Amino acid sequence: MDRYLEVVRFWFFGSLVAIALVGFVSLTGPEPAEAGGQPHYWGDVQCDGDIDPVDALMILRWDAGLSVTQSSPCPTFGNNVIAEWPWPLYLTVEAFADVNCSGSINSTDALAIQRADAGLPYAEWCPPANPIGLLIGIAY
Ligand SMILES: [Ca+2]
Ligand SMILES: [Ca+2]
Repeated sequence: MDRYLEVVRFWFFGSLVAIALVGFVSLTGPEPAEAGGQPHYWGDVQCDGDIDPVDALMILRWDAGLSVTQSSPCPTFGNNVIAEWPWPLYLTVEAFADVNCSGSINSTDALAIQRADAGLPYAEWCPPANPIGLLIGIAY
């Protein structure tokens, strides 16, 4: 009888651990880059791995019709990208360099980058709050 209780206890607690692991994995979900896009920090419009005032400057230059400098590979400013936002994982189509998801690329995007870089709040309409600096996946 004791042996039977040990088996039942082992099976019961083993099942609880398995359920907890499955629940944890399903709550955390896949990383954005695992969905097929390239890892990208939202707001890094130069694709150099940093989000800094140079990204803001590139937006201002593009808005003024001047050339922009980007690392390769990197989407072209204004081209649609599929943004894979983190958990809950979902996809949206955004114009690259429209970092505040307003529908246009202009000085407010540059301001949002500068305010985010300074740790200040900024106006944005992206699916997740405070998207600048978020590691997402992008496909283009
Ligand atoms: Ca950058
Ligand atoms: Ca914008």
